[in-house]
Amino acid sequence: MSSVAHSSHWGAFTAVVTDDTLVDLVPEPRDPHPSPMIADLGESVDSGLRVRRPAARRSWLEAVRAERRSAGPSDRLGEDRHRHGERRGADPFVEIDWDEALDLAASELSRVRTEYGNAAIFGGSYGWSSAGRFHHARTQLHRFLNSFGGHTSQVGNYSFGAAAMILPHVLGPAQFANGRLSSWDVVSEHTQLWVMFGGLALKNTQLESGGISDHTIPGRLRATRDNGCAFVSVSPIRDDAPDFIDPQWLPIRPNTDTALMLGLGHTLLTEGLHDEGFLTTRCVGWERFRDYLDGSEDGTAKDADWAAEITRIPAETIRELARSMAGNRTMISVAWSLQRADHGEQPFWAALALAAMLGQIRWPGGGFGFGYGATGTMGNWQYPFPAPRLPVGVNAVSAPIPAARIADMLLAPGEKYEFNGEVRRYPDTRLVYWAGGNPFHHHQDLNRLRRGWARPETVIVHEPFWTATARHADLVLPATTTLERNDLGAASGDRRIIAMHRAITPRHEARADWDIFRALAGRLGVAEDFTAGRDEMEWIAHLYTSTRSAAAEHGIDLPEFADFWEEGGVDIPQGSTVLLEAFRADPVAHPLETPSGLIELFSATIDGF
Ligand SMILES: Nc1nc2c(c(=O)[nH]1)N[C@H]1C(S)=C(S)[C@@H](COP(=O)(O)OP(=O)(O)OC[C@H]3O[C@@H](n4cnc5c(=O)[nH]c(N)nc54)[C@H](O)[C@@H]3O)O[C@H]1N2
Ligand SMILES: Nc1nc2c(c(=O)[nH]1)N[C@H]1C(S)=C(S)[C@@H](COP(=O)(O)OP(=O)(O)OC[C@H]3O[C@@H](n4cnc5c(=O)[nH]c(N)nc54)[C@H](O)[C@@H]3O)O[C@H]1N2
Ligand SMILES: [Mo]
Repeated sequence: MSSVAHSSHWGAFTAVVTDDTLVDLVPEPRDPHPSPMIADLGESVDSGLRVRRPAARRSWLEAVRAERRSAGPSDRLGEDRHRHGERRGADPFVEIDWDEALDLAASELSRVRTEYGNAAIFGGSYGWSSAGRFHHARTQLHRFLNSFGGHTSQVGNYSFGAAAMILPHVLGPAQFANGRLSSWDVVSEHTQLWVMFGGLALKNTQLESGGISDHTIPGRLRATRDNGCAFVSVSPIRDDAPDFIDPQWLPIRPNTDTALMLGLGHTLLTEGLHDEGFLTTRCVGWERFRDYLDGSEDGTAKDADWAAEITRIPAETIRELARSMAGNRTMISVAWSLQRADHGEQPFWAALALAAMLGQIRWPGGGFGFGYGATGTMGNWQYPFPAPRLPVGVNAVSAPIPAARIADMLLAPGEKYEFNGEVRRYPDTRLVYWAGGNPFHHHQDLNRLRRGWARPETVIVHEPFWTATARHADLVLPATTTLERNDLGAASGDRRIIAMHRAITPRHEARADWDIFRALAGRLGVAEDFTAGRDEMEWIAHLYTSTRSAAAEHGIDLPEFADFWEEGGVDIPQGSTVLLEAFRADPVAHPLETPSGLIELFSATIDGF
């Protein structure tokens, strides 16, 4: 029997192994709220849904084999294969050996690059992959394709895609949606009233993309409550805020939060509860926004009665809430879900405007926060150096598509579209390569995706499991799960960097994404660019050592790699953050990264789109 340290999206744990079989997964003992999902990992590893051997879709395989036997690519065969794409998801699969699978993948990549250029290779491959930062499949794919001359990638994400686009125009970098927050200790100590748009659903705090050793948020929330903070949860679902914080629940009609925020702002304005000083010294566009609120601009006052009609929250409740927000140290939080919607940028912008009207951005525990509790570390202090990450190199194809436009891209090659004030064109996709994501689960309109997915000539997928996406591929390469390899787990809001030791041997014929790409890179003549001459453990040591140097620049001493690896991880000393502290104190010396250096309640840039 052996016990090794490991980690996953759902938490850090010790894997107990006998005869190459997982017999127990014991959550990190210091974790106060380990996720029950950790226990299921063991079962998934040996599930009947594992991809056992490389597999190819039959009619695609016949076409590619015939083409390889003939002198080279012919238009007729290309056309055939194109037509056969409609059978993706319907044709049976044929198992093949690794050598042939790698030869086919390499020759398809070469053919498409030669005939259509690198932009015809779509390698966006959106998805969470696994927690380990070295074997992160999507990052491995990007590094591999970049060393091969580039690929069409994706920008943004499904999580906070609209926020990531609006915030740079009106507040600053997208990190304001992804962890740049006042830390829990500050909120627990100072906040008196917390108005949560979309609640703070504890279900979502179970996981973190780089893994998590410490599920702190339930305890932090309880401490905030125990310190006397009152909570209002504005959400269609009652248990988006846990009972133990005793929230006032305001059930709202989904997608109408902006109207509520405007109604609250209108009450602040008409009752003189807004902070004119903050609005005129720390913001631009206050007059324009005020004229919109009171109706001078369009004849409609956005008052509480107007908002009540749209949101179905009574007008008197809205007025009382506005007064109470002005009378208390108030935190306004907004869940990511609000912006994962039509016109999703509006509630984030409106929440910022409402917080600016209250003017409490000047005080600890007041102001706003985007995404508290969206994942297990959101609101935790973030260490000041970057978490380890495999470098992807440079993508010579500099025209990524917005993450959620995959179906649009596949269905409309060459067509124009607008994005963030620019006119762009979709590439003509001939080959789709996906590793570490499941678009047939995560995309919105799956029937439309299926129609688009039929168009490329070749679809290659790496997966440990027969997911819907694997079933819609031409070539499926079996990937190992995290437990079958060594790695490094880290998230900048988690207290620990985790040494992830291999617990079991690879199942069936599975190979690490890294090994698959290394073999392909060898066939394509770019092995040195891809591997940089390092093997798995050399890479893990290299990533850790780079992080250790970056930490040292901030006066944080981390042990040497060998000691870290042996120990199973290292704890990072914790700190505290008050959001926008420097800007609040001196906006001239510490301007925001917006065009004006201030909060933009009106944006000339967006107005120009
Ligand atoms: N209807 C609806 N759709 C949504 C959302 C929603 O709220 N509602 N949320 C959206 C959001 S925010 C997100 S982030 C996405 C999530 O979308 P995804 O990240 O695509 O979802 P996952 O199912 O986590 O996909 C990860 C895949 O990687 C595979 N995998 C794990 N480890 C490895 C590995 O080592 N190698 C390889 N090659 N593969 C591996 C897993 O088996 C799994 O199939 O979904 C989006 N879609
Ligand atoms: N257990 C678990 N946790 C996860 C994930 C997972 O798959 N499983 N995925 C992770 C990922 S990738 C992400 S991006 C985050 C997502 O984090 P969020 O976007 O915060 O999560 P959701 O669960 O989509 O939404 C939170 C709540 O918002 C409410 N809501 C929806 N629409 C509206 C609206 O218009 N107005 C208001 N006021 N409320 C609304 C819903 O009731 C919902 O329960 O979760 C992460 N955490
Ligand atoms: Mo997400």
